[in-house]
Amino acid sequence: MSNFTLFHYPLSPYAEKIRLMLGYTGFPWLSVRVPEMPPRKALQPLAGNYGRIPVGQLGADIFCDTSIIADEIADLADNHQLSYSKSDPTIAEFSETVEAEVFFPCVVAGSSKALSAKARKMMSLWQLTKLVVDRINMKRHAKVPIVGNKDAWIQVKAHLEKLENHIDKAYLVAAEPTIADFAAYHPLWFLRDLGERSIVAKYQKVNAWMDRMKAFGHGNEQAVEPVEAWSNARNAEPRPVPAEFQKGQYLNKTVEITPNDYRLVPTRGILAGESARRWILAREHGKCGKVHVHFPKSGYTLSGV
Ligand SMILES: N[C@@H](CCC(=O)N[C@@H](CS)C(=O)NCC(=O)O)C(=O)O
Repeated sequence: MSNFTLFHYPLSPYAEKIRLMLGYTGFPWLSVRVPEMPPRKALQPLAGNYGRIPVGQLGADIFCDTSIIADEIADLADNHQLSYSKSDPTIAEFSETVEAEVFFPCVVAGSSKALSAKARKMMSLWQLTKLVVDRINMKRHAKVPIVGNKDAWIQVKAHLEKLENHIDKAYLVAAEPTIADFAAYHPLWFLRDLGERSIVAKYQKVNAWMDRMKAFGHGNEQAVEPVEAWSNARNAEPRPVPAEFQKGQYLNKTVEITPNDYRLVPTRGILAGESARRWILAREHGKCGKVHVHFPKSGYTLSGV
Protein backbone atom coordinates (compact mmCIF):
# COMPACT_ATOMS: atom_id res chain seq x y z
CA MET A 1 0.00 0.00 0.00
CA SER A 2 1.46 3.29 -1.12
CA ASN A 3 -0.09 5.72 1.42
CA PHE A 4 -0.25 8.26 -1.38
CA THR A 5 -1.83 11.40 0.06
CA LEU A 6 -3.53 14.22 -1.81
CA PHE A 7 -4.12 17.71 -0.37
CA HIS A 8 -7.04 19.21 -2.25
CA TYR A 9 -10.51 20.78 -2.20
CA PRO A 10 -13.56 19.60 -4.16
CA LEU A 11 -13.93 22.58 -6.52
CA SER A 12 -10.32 22.52 -7.77
CA PRO A 13 -9.98 21.45 -11.44
CA TYR A 14 -6.26 20.57 -11.15
CA ALA A 15 -7.14 18.43 -8.14
CA GLU A 16 -9.85 16.74 -10.22
CA LYS A 17 -7.19 15.83 -12.78
CA ILE A 18 -5.31 13.92 -10.06
CA ARG A 19 -8.42 12.49 -8.32
CA LEU A 20 -9.47 11.01 -11.65
CA MET A 21 -5.98 9.57 -12.26
CA LEU A 22 -6.24 7.94 -8.84
CA GLY A 23 -9.67 6.57 -9.77
CA TYR A 24 -8.33 5.22 -13.06
CA THR A 25 -5.21 3.63 -11.57
CA GLY A 26 -7.21 2.25 -8.67
CA PHE A 27 -4.77 2.24 -5.76
CA PRO A 28 -6.06 3.44 -2.38
CA TRP A 29 -5.20 6.98 -1.36
CA LEU A 30 -5.45 9.30 1.62
CA SER A 31 -7.31 12.55 1.24
CA VAL A 32 -6.62 15.74 3.19
CA ARG A 33 -9.23 18.41 2.57
CA VAL A 34 -7.73 21.92 2.59
CA PRO A 35 -9.39 25.37 2.36
CA GLU A 36 -10.08 26.94 -1.03
CA MET A 37 -7.49 29.65 -0.41
CA PRO A 38 -4.31 30.20 1.64
CA PRO A 39 -3.35 30.07 4.46
CA ARG A 40 -3.44 26.25 4.47
CA LYS A 41 -2.25 25.09 7.85
CA ALA A 42 -2.15 21.43 6.77
CA LEU A 43 0.37 22.19 4.06
CA GLN A 44 2.61 24.80 5.63
CA PRO A 45 4.79 22.32 7.59
CA LEU A 46 5.20 20.14 4.48
CA ALA A 47 5.39 22.54 1.53
CA GLY A 48 6.04 25.91 3.16
CA ASN A 49 4.29 28.78 1.44
CA TYR A 50 3.57 26.99 -1.84
CA GLY A 51 0.14 28.43 -2.60
CA ARG A 52 -1.42 26.08 -5.13
CA ILE A 53 -3.53 22.97 -5.07
CA PRO A 54 -3.20 20.03 -5.32
CA VAL A 55 -0.12 18.80 -3.47
CA GLY A 56 0.84 15.12 -3.24
CA GLN A 57 2.73 13.20 -0.57
CA LEU A 58 4.45 9.85 -0.32
CA GLY A 59 6.01 9.45 3.14
CA ALA A 60 8.53 12.27 3.54
CA ASP A 61 8.44 13.30 -0.15
CA ILE A 62 6.10 16.12 -1.11
CA PHE A 63 5.09 16.86 -4.70
CA CYS A 64 4.12 20.33 -5.91
CA ASP A 65 2.38 20.75 -9.28
CA THR A 66 0.30 18.17 -11.12
CA SER A 67 3.07 17.54 -13.67
CA ILE A 68 5.19 16.05 -10.87
CA ILE A 69 2.24 14.37 -9.09
CA ALA A 70 1.18 12.71 -12.38
CA ASP A 71 4.71 11.33 -12.86
CA GLU A 72 4.63 9.85 -9.35
CA ILE A 73 1.22 8.23 -9.94
CA ALA A 74 2.44 6.87 -13.29
CA ASP A 75 5.39 5.26 -11.48
CA LEU A 76 3.18 3.81 -8.73
CA ALA A 77 0.81 2.41 -11.35
CA ASP A 78 3.69 1.36 -13.62
CA ASN A 79 1.91 3.07 -16.52
CA HIS A 80 4.25 5.32 -18.53
CA GLN A 81 1.38 6.64 -20.63
CA LEU A 82 0.28 8.65 -17.57
CA SER A 83 3.66 10.31 -17.14
CA TYR A 84 4.85 13.61 -18.59
CA SER A 85 8.50 12.55 -18.49
CA LYS A 86 8.15 8.97 -19.71
CA SER A 87 5.34 9.06 -22.27
CA ASP A 88 5.95 9.83 -25.92
CA PRO A 89 7.16 13.51 -26.11
CA THR A 90 4.33 14.39 -28.51
CA ILE A 91 1.79 13.21 -25.91
CA ALA A 92 3.48 15.25 -23.16
CA GLU A 93 3.57 18.33 -25.39
CA PHE A 94 -0.07 17.90 -26.43
CA SER A 95 -1.04 17.51 -22.75
CA GLU A 96 0.70 20.73 -21.74
CA THR A 97 -0.82 22.74 -24.58
CA VAL A 98 -4.35 21.39 -24.24
CA GLU A 99 -4.37 22.28 -20.53
CA ALA A 100 -2.63 25.65 -20.65
CA GLU A 101 -4.62 27.11 -23.53
CA VAL A 102 -8.02 26.51 -22.03
CA PHE A 103 -7.73 26.43 -18.23
CA PHE A 104 -8.49 30.11 -17.50
CA PRO A 105 -11.07 30.47 -20.32
CA CYS A 106 -12.98 27.48 -18.84
CA VAL A 107 -12.71 28.86 -15.30
CA VAL A 108 -14.04 32.24 -16.45
CA ALA A 109 -16.81 30.76 -18.64
CA GLY A 110 -17.70 28.14 -16.00
CA SER A 111 -18.24 30.73 -13.25
CA SER A 112 -22.02 30.49 -13.26
CA LYS A 113 -24.92 30.66 -10.84
CA ALA A 114 -24.80 26.85 -10.62
CA LEU A 115 -21.16 27.04 -9.51
CA SER A 116 -21.95 29.74 -6.93
CA ALA A 117 -24.75 27.58 -5.54
CA LYS A 118 -22.34 24.64 -5.16
CA ALA A 119 -19.72 26.85 -3.52
CA ARG A 120 -22.34 28.34 -1.20
CA LYS A 121 -23.17 24.83 0.10
CA MET A 122 -19.52 24.34 1.05
CA MET A 123 -18.77 27.81 2.43
CA SER A 124 -20.32 30.57 4.49
CA LEU A 125 -21.12 33.85 2.74
CA TRP A 126 -18.12 35.38 4.50
CA GLN A 127 -15.76 32.65 3.23
CA LEU A 128 -17.19 32.97 -0.27
CA THR A 129 -16.59 36.73 -0.24
CA LYS A 130 -13.02 36.15 0.96
CA LEU A 131 -12.53 33.64 -1.85
CA VAL A 132 -13.72 36.09 -4.49
CA VAL A 133 -11.38 38.78 -3.12
CA ASP A 134 -8.52 36.26 -3.01
CA ARG A 135 -9.02 35.30 -6.66
CA ILE A 136 -9.27 38.94 -7.77
CA ASN A 137 -5.93 39.59 -6.04
CA MET A 138 -4.41 36.42 -7.49
CA LYS A 139 -5.37 37.50 -11.00
CA ARG A 140 -4.13 41.06 -10.41
CA HIS A 141 -0.66 39.82 -9.52
CA ALA A 142 -0.56 37.08 -12.18
CA LYS A 143 2.17 37.23 -14.80
CA VAL A 144 0.00 35.50 -17.39
CA PRO A 145 -2.91 37.26 -19.10
CA ILE A 146 -6.27 36.12 -17.70
CA VAL A 147 -9.02 36.51 -20.26
CA GLY A 148 -12.22 38.48 -19.82
CA ASN A 149 -15.66 36.91 -20.20
CA LYS A 150 -16.18 37.56 -23.93
CA ASP A 151 -12.78 36.25 -25.01
CA ALA A 152 -13.13 33.29 -22.65
CA TRP A 153 -16.26 32.14 -24.46
CA ILE A 154 -14.65 32.62 -27.88
CA GLN A 155 -11.65 30.54 -26.80
CA VAL A 156 -13.79 27.84 -25.16
CA LYS A 157 -15.88 27.45 -28.31
CA ALA A 158 -12.80 27.26 -30.56
CA HIS A 159 -11.28 24.69 -28.21
CA LEU A 160 -14.42 22.52 -28.18
CA GLU A 161 -14.58 22.61 -31.99
CA LYS A 162 -10.92 21.62 -32.26
CA LEU A 163 -11.36 18.76 -29.79
CA GLU A 164 -14.54 17.52 -31.50
CA ASN A 165 -12.65 17.31 -34.81
CA HIS A 166 -9.67 15.68 -33.12
CA ILE A 167 -11.49 12.79 -31.41
CA ASP A 168 -11.42 9.60 -33.47
CA LYS A 169 -10.67 7.04 -30.74
CA ALA A 170 -12.08 6.20 -27.33
CA TYR A 171 -9.51 8.55 -25.75
CA LEU A 172 -7.64 11.56 -27.10
CA VAL A 173 -4.57 9.81 -28.45
CA ALA A 174 -5.18 6.09 -28.05
CA ALA A 175 -7.69 3.40 -27.19
CA GLU A 176 -6.54 3.72 -23.55
CA PRO A 177 -6.28 6.95 -21.53
CA THR A 178 -2.95 8.79 -21.49
CA ILE A 179 -1.86 11.86 -19.54
CA ALA A 180 -3.37 13.95 -22.37
CA ASP A 181 -6.88 12.84 -21.38
CA PHE A 182 -6.48 13.85 -17.74
CA ALA A 183 -4.85 17.19 -18.68
CA ALA A 184 -7.62 18.00 -21.17
CA TYR A 185 -10.51 16.82 -19.00
CA HIS A 186 -10.37 18.97 -15.87
CA PRO A 187 -10.92 22.47 -17.36
CA LEU A 188 -13.95 21.11 -19.24
CA TRP A 189 -15.15 19.39 -16.06
CA PHE A 190 -15.20 22.82 -14.41
CA LEU A 191 -17.24 24.19 -17.30
CA ARG A 192 -19.66 21.31 -17.79
CA ASP A 193 -20.00 19.58 -14.42
CA LEU A 194 -19.40 22.40 -11.93
CA GLY A 195 -20.58 25.39 -13.98
CA GLU A 196 -23.33 23.30 -15.65
CA ARG A 197 -22.75 25.13 -18.92
CA SER A 198 -24.77 23.45 -21.66
CA ILE A 199 -22.36 24.30 -24.47
CA VAL A 200 -20.37 21.05 -24.10
CA ALA A 201 -23.46 18.94 -24.90
CA LYS A 202 -23.43 20.40 -28.43
CA TYR A 203 -20.12 18.65 -29.07
CA GLN A 204 -21.20 15.04 -28.97
CA LYS A 205 -17.80 13.36 -29.22
CA VAL A 206 -16.33 15.61 -26.54
CA ASN A 207 -19.33 15.03 -24.31
CA ALA A 208 -19.17 11.24 -24.70
CA TRP A 209 -15.39 11.25 -24.06
CA MET A 210 -15.99 13.31 -20.90
CA ASP A 211 -18.58 10.79 -19.72
CA ARG A 212 -16.05 7.96 -20.23
CA MET A 213 -13.47 9.91 -18.23
CA LYS A 214 -15.90 10.82 -15.45
CA ALA A 215 -16.80 7.15 -15.04
CA PHE A 216 -13.31 6.44 -13.61
CA GLY A 217 -14.43 8.27 -10.46
CA HIS A 218 -12.09 8.97 -7.57
CA GLY A 219 -11.34 5.40 -6.59
CA ASN A 220 -10.55 4.25 -3.10
CA GLU A 221 -10.30 7.48 -1.09
CA GLN A 222 -9.91 7.66 2.67
CA ALA A 223 -10.28 11.02 4.40
CA VAL A 224 -7.58 11.74 7.00
CA GLU A 225 -6.66 14.69 9.21
CA PRO A 226 -3.45 16.67 8.56
CA VAL A 227 -1.85 15.19 11.72
CA GLU A 228 -1.92 11.76 10.08
CA ALA A 229 -0.16 13.08 6.99
CA TRP A 230 2.42 14.85 9.17
CA SER A 231 3.01 11.70 11.18
CA ASN A 232 3.42 9.65 7.97
CA ALA A 233 6.13 12.12 6.95
CA ARG A 234 7.75 12.01 10.39
CA ASN A 235 7.83 8.21 10.38
CA ALA A 236 9.52 8.08 6.97
CA GLU A 237 12.82 9.20 5.52
CA PRO A 238 12.87 11.20 2.28
CA ARG A 239 13.74 8.94 -0.65
CA PRO A 240 17.47 8.87 -1.39
CA VAL A 241 18.37 11.56 -3.93
CA PRO A 242 19.97 9.83 -6.95
CA ALA A 243 23.70 10.60 -7.39
CA GLU A 244 23.04 12.18 -10.80
CA PHE A 245 20.72 14.75 -9.12
CA GLN A 246 23.52 15.97 -6.83
CA LYS A 247 25.05 18.71 -8.94
CA GLY A 248 24.81 22.39 -9.84
CA GLN A 249 25.91 25.69 -8.30
CA TYR A 250 23.07 25.78 -5.75
CA LEU A 251 23.44 22.23 -4.36
CA ASN A 252 23.22 22.29 -0.53
CA LYS A 253 22.55 26.05 -0.57
CA THR A 254 19.42 27.87 0.59
CA VAL A 255 17.21 28.72 -2.37
CA GLU A 256 13.66 29.77 -3.19
CA ILE A 257 11.41 28.28 -5.85
CA THR A 258 8.56 30.42 -7.20
CA PRO A 259 5.85 29.76 -9.82
CA ASN A 260 6.28 31.91 -12.95
CA ASP A 261 2.60 32.49 -13.65
CA TYR A 262 0.32 33.05 -10.62
CA ARG A 263 0.39 32.65 -6.82
CA LEU A 264 3.91 33.98 -6.98
CA VAL A 265 4.83 32.92 -3.44
CA PRO A 266 8.30 31.40 -2.98
CA THR A 267 9.04 28.17 -1.11
CA ARG A 268 12.35 28.22 0.69
CA GLY A 269 14.62 25.26 1.43
CA ILE A 270 18.05 23.75 0.86
CA LEU A 271 18.58 22.39 -2.64
CA ALA A 272 19.07 18.64 -2.22
CA GLY A 273 19.18 17.81 -5.92
CA GLU A 274 18.13 18.61 -9.43
CA SER A 275 17.50 16.73 -12.67
CA ALA A 276 16.64 17.98 -16.13
CA ARG A 277 12.98 18.24 -15.05
CA ARG A 278 12.86 18.74 -11.26
CA TRP A 279 14.32 20.42 -8.22
CA ILE A 280 14.22 18.85 -4.76
CA LEU A 281 14.23 21.08 -1.69
CA ALA A 282 15.06 19.78 1.78
CA ARG A 283 12.93 21.35 4.51
CA GLU A 284 12.37 20.64 8.17
CA HIS A 285 9.49 21.34 10.53
CA GLY A 286 8.65 20.14 14.05
CA LYS A 287 5.32 18.65 12.93
CA CYS A 288 6.64 16.49 10.08
CA GLY A 289 10.43 16.22 10.49
CA LYS A 290 12.66 16.40 7.44
CA VAL A 291 10.94 16.36 4.06
CA HIS A 292 11.97 16.65 0.43
CA VAL A 293 9.74 18.93 -1.64
CA HIS A 294 9.76 18.25 -5.39
CA PHE A 295 9.06 20.99 -7.97
CA PRO A 296 9.05 20.86 -11.75
CA LYS A 297 11.56 23.17 -13.48
CA SER A 298 9.07 24.00 -16.19
CA GLY A 299 6.92 26.93 -15.05
CA TYR A 300 9.00 27.71 -11.93
CA THR A 301 12.13 29.77 -11.15
CA LEU A 302 14.87 28.95 -8.65
CA SER A 303 16.87 31.76 -7.07
CA GLY A 304 19.63 31.84 -4.49
CA VAL A 305 18.90 33.53 -1.15
N1 LIG B 1 0.54 24.27 -12.59
C1 LIG B 1 -0.18 23.94 -11.38
C2 LIG B 1 -1.51 24.72 -11.37
C3 LIG B 1 -2.36 24.40 -10.15
C4 LIG B 1 -3.48 25.41 -9.96
O1 LIG B 1 -3.55 26.44 -10.62
N2 LIG B 1 -4.36 25.10 -9.04
C5 LIG B 1 -5.42 26.03 -8.72
C6 LIG B 1 -6.64 25.25 -8.24
S1 LIG B 1 -7.33 24.29 -9.54
C7 LIG B 1 -4.97 26.90 -7.58
O2 LIG B 1 -4.07 26.55 -6.87
N3 LIG B 1 -5.64 28.03 -7.40
C8 LIG B 1 -5.36 28.89 -6.29
C9 LIG B 1 -5.75 28.27 -4.99
O3 LIG B 1 -6.43 27.23 -4.94
O4 LIG B 1 -5.40 28.85 -3.96
C10 LIG B 1 -0.40 22.44 -11.32
O5 LIG B 1 -0.36 21.77 -12.37
O6 LIG B 1 -0.54 21.91 -10.21
